[in-house]
Amino acid sequence: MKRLSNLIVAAVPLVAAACGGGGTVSPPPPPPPPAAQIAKAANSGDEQVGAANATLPQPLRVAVTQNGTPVANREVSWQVTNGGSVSPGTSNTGADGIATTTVTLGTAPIMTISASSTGTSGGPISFTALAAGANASVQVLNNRYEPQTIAIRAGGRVTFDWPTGSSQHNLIPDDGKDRPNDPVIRNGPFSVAVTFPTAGEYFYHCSVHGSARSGMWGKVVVVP
Ligand SMILES: [Cu+2]
Repeated sequence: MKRLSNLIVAAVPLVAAACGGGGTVSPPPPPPPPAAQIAKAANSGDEQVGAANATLPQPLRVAVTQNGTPVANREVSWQVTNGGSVSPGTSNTGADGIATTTVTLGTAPIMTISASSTGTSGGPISFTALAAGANASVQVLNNRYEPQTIAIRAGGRVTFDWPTGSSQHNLIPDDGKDRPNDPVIRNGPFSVAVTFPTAGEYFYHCSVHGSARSGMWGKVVVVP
């Protein structure tokens, strides 16, 4: 029995070789179809700001296309990579090639979501959403503010912390605003708390390592 099975196994490559060596010219394989592409759609819903635990008003939107044509019924997976939740976790593209999901913030100041679709190029697509709590804190590092963008509710406070080793940084407000403003060039450890009574966007930078929206700069988004 053992001998017989050995013979059968040995015979298989011979048969295959005989088929492949027949001399017939097979037609060239058809070119592979171009991969579908995933990308942020118009009005993608990226970088929305809401109160902590709130559901954001705009859904997140991605588009799947092939040669510029929308691809329908393509499954898109939405993965929360930090904070909050999305619903649904997977959704299919419509006739317009667009798939959507709705975001509910948690308490993490920065929520991140990744959208991907098997067999598409261009992904995964990263989305960010900001949860505004009553207060927030920003690390003044060498040479960046971390996080660069933070959100709080009007009347709240942002604490800026220079850790030990943080060297030669300050806070200069942009766009004619009056905060955050701490023009003295400081080394860590140091800390300053800034209140933001009024809703709006407050850009700032370090005069040593940046300028308005360049190099070492940051942004505080204050929601009503
Ligand atoms: Cu600096």
